[in-house]
Amino acid sequence: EFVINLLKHPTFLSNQYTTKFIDTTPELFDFKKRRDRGTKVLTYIADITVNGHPEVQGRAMPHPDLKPARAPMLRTQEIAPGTRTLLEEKGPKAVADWMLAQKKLLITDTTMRDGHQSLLATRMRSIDMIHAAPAYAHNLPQLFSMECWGGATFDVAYRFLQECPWQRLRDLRARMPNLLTQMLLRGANGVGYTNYPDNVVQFFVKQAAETGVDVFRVFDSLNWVENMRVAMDAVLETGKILEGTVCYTGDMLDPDRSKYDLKYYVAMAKELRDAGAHVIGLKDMAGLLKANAAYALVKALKEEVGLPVHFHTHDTSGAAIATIMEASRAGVDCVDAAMDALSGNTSQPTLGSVVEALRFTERDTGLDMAAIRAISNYWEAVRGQYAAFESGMQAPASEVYLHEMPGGQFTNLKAQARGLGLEERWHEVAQTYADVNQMFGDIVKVTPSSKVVGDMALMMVSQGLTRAQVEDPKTDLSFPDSVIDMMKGNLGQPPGGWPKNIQKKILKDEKPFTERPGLKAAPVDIEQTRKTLSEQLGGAEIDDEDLSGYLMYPKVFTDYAARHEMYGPVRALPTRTFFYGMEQGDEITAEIDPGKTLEIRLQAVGETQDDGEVRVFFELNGQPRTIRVPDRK
Ligand code: BTN
Ligand code: 3PY
Ligand code: ZN
Repeated sequence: EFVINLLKHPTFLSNQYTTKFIDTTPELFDFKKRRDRGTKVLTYIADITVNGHPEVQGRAMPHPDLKPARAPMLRTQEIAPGTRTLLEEKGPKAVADWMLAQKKLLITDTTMRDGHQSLLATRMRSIDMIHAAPAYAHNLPQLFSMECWGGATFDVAYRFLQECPWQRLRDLRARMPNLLTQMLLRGANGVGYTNYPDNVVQFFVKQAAETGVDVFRVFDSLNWVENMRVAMDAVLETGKILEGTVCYTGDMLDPDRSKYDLKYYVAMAKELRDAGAHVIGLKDMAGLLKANAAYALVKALKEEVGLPVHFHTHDTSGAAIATIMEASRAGVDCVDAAMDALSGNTSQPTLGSVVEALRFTERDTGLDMAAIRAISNYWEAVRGQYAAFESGMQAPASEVYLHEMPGGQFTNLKAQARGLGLEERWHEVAQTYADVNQMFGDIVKVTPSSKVVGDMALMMVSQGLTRAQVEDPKTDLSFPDSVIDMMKGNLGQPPGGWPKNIQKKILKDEKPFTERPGLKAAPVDIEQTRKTLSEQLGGAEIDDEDLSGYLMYPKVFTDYAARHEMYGPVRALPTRTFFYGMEQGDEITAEIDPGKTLEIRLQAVGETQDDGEVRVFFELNGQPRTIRVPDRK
């Protein structure tokens, strides 16, 4: 067994480092069959070519004439200083003060995180982001930040894209040295769906800051500040920017839903300020904040809290630009938008249109429209490759004010409904989602609480249950695990607590917990976990990034690591090849390390042999190579 001091390893010290240590150091593995990375990648291509990629089976294909996306041109030689430069030189408080002093409306580009999370089920691959990153750094140095990490992107990278989320962050960070990178952190739920022990959250935040996150947008899925403190303190410790976040739900102006009124939001923002936030995030995850309410809310937050306000919304209703204009008029400091080609509907409002709307006014963003169009054209070509993950939403829909589903959940819940054969009954799912919200006491719905409401709604629609039947103490029902867990208090407490009757029916005689869930979760022994994981992976050195991934998602991580051993650095493949394999005569290149490129040509695919295997004939950097894969079709 090999043990190398990771920190002294030369590739780790060099700036060029973009490949995982675990990836380039096969001697760390004790596997019987050691194969080079070229062979591994060919094995992947052969397998997809013969058997298809299960994720795109039966789904729409990219248009046959679609051209590969060409990286946008760089319009300057030098990279101008930006917000990141200010953070590095003067610290987070100086960035907040600078935001307050600005007349301009600042813009965060969300394309690389919420944009594709909301439109393409989070399936965008790192390579497509990496190719765009230099153009952002050179051509749009006035952007406030790039949201490019966290939320659902973390587990989807390991689980479905067979790539390391940390490596994505490191590669993007290196290519945008002047821009703040931003992540979405679900407070005590990390980037997962359940509460983690305090020391896991702390370990994760420290590593995220080290690998490259500059702005942490921290929220809680029930708006419970108590449950956010551990994560917020951990961010403060790193010296990065803490965006303490209020989630917006319901309709602030509706007198019948007074639970979430202006006072409620202002009080929560003050709690976040007192907990040390540099910036207040106003997170309208479903796109429910209407224009007039936005004006009143932003004005009150600005007058009463004294911190910069960063507004996030979704355009599901089609009315988000009106909301942004009113927020801007009320003095909001920064807003989120997605590049045009990945904007609108359940995604963020259209970046270019926000910029145009404010041109020649005192809040002019100063962003270059030609640069925006060029980057958006690139994203348009990228999006075409992900046709399999489009939701089919054809138009904006005011139905969002009924169901209140977060934009990032919408495509996912629709896919879950399809899986259960309920796609045709989508509007019933939407109505039931709203009923479940009322049954649970009208709660904030955002990951993970939104997933619980979704699970309950799907169960009710598939079993034909009404809210009255579910609430009836005489009917006996078995509830989804996630619902039981939430009612036990394991995601924390909503304002006013859980409704007693339904809680009692769900928990039967079990007593709920009303304190912060982290209080009863024993700390994880981090070094012992590292040792156990290392043994499980054949003696590999486990760095803090891999360990953080494992602590969030043990099985997802070890499944990823096992496939990585088999298939190698498939993140370097073009997206078309990754999902659809190759056709006879196709040629591709894959840069598996900076400067190390594989040139791959598919010569032929053989017949299935008696043993059930297919031989696939390649040329790899000019040398013939034959790969055998099982025919599983
Ligand atoms: C670039 O824009 O820098 C070049 C192409 C991308 C390189 C691939 S993407 C995944 C992996 N990480 C790297 O740094 N190189 C490869
Ligand atoms: C997430 O937590 O992933 C979200 O996008 C919430 O809006
Ligand atoms: Zn969002």
